[in-house]
Amino acid sequence: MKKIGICDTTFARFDMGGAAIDELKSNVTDLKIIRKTVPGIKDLPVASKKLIEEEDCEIVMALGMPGAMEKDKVCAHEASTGLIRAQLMTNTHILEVFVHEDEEEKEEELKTLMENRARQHAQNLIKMVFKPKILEKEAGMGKRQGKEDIGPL
Ligand code: RDL
Ligand code: RDL
Ligand code: RDL
Repeated sequence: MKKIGICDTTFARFDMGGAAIDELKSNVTDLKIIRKTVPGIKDLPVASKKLIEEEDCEIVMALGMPGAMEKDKVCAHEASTGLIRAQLMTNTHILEVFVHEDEEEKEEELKTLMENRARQHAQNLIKMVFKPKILEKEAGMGKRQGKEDIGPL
């Protein structure tokens, strides 16, 4: 039984954590999901580290939505640095699943992107934990999450 951590935010405008959990549960049975929701992306690093150290999760998804303002982009960079530091401190992967609010102009498209990126990173998690050989086959294939793959050269 693998323990998977899901960490998400109330700041995001779509339930990315819910989409990731649905994707994981529909594809794998041998797992236990522990979810922690925090206010915003800067709260994700320590919450993810606690899921690893106190709840024994062997991998975590950290999902969030940086806003469109310049200060949000700084905030996203800080959150990302914190997530990388938490990974290095714990020797454990934390998949950063961010959708920037200004990646799409239309709200409906932003919602679709948030759902698809959360689900496709959940698929990546399944490969990393359960089927690492599949990732090797996909090396250099120009994979993206949430939009069309760009493909190999
Ligand atoms: O620790 C409390 C807050 O500082 C923390 O939750 C921040 O992540 C909240 N926050 C900002 O303060 C901000 O300026 C967020 C953003 N921008 C943002 O773009 N996305 C967030 N939080 O999820
Ligand atoms: O932890 C999961 C992802 O966040 C991580 O794999 C990122 O490195 C993926 N990624 C981006 O999120 C991004 O905005 C990548 C790029 N840009 C990029 O330019 N090249 C990448 N990954 O290899
Ligand atoms: O090549 C086009 C996009 O991949 C590029 O604009 C990325 O930077 C978009 N992107 C993010 O901004 C992000 O925060 C991506 C991710 N996260 C991600 O996890 N996976 C992506 N793109 O494919």
